[in-house]
Amino acid sequence: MNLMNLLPLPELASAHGYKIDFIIYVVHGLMFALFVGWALFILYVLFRFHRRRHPKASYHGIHTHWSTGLEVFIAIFEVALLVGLSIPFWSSHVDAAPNRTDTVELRVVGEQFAWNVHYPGADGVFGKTDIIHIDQQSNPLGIDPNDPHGKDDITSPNLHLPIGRPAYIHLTSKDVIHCFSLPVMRVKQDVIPGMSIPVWFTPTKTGEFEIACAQLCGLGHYKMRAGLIIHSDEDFQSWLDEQAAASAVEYDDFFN
Ligand SMILES: [Cu+2]
Repeated sequence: MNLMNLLPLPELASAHGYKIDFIIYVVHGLMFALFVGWALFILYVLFRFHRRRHPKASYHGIHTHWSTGLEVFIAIFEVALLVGLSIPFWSSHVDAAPNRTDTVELRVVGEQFAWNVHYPGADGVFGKTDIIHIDQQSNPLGIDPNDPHGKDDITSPNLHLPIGRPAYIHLTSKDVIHCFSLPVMRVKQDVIPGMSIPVWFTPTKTGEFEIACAQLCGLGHYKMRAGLIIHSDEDFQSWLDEQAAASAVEYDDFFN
């Protein structure tokens, strides 16, 4: 039996995900060892200090101080791990965005209770957005109609990505705190109004998956889900072309 199949983890579809899974297994393994160790210890104590062996309670207890020394040592060891290892490791990796030219860059904006995906279009530049331009039906992202960079932008209620290229996503929210969760990508990041927070990952499987909101954000939280569609490179390009053609028509209707 493969030990790695003991936990019911979701399907894995990203390049970095196996590292997250590894940590999950290591943590579960350590917690199991701790559980077994403490269970054995309590059995030993029940036997060792049974009433028949010690009919009279000792009100003095132990007289040595080695356990105090041990506790101090453990506390110092843990602070050293945190300050010397974990914090430097985290700070050197937290901003390590993929340094590649084939990155797909986009924005995802959460709202009660939907996701809006914003692609920069053919020019590769996001159009300006402002809350005053938001129209829930025709312009949910509030793209500025006077900004030429916005003319070719594409918006979608679902997240479409190509396989094998790093997706670099700027996350923000229109209203309250949401959480952008892609279980199959092992990606989960809080989405905070007023902040733009980047996440990145590389899909390794084509198919249709799910985006969920992992932060209780209101009455409709349960229905705040959307599709995550991973295409082959050619399919992704043709999807983009289709969307570009469709939104060009929409813009003509709307602004002329
Ligand atoms: Cu939400």
